[in-house]
Amino acid sequence: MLKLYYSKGSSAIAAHVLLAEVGAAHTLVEISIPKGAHTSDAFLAINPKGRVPVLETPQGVLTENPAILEYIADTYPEAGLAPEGAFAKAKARALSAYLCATAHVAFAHKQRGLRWAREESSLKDMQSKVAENIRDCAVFLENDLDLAPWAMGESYSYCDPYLMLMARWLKANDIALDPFPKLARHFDAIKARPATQEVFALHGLS
Ligand SMILES: N[C@@H](CCC(=O)N[C@@H](CS)C(=O)NCC(=O)O)C(=O)O
Repeated sequence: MLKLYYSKGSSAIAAHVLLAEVGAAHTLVEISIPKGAHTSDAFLAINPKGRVPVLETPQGVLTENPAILEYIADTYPEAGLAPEGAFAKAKARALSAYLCATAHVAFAHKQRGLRWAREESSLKDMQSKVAENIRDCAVFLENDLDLAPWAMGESYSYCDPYLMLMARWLKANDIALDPFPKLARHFDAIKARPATQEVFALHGLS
């Protein structure tokens, strides 16, 4: 049985939605970041990086959104959420890598800026650029992706619940979705899916 460690409203939403999409039997363990549970010895023994999501699988522990999402999609091939063929797989990994290493990291500078700065002045300067960087990520994605209607084309894939986080990162930086009509349409479409609604309700999101 799969076990997902998550914090409400965190990027773990993507894996959570995907588990619901594929109908995977799973259990949930809440690791509340606001309460500091991600820094507890018990959690660090599971993920020394002190981050969520973590997925416990029959083969062992997985961390990192791209790996977790692809694992879930590959484990439930009947759901058809893993692109097929070398090129499509690589395109999905490219989007996943961008969301993980560029967009999510840009967002993390808002609350986790102390990872990159010692001086208060450096921190403030860096944080003042977060919204601009997130907007740049959205501009890139809006131009780069067809979103017709899904991230990888006609079929919903494991990239879609991950891409959905972009709308949340924009909102957290008070950036409206209006200038990004394709991303806005994608967010509406994904929010309308029963799996997303179920997970949003649990996370207290709208
Ligand atoms: N690269 C990791 C990032 C995970 C991550 O930073 N998760 C956040 C929640 S969205 C977290 O656990 N933050 C706690 C911290 O940064 O101390 C991934 O994609 O899974």
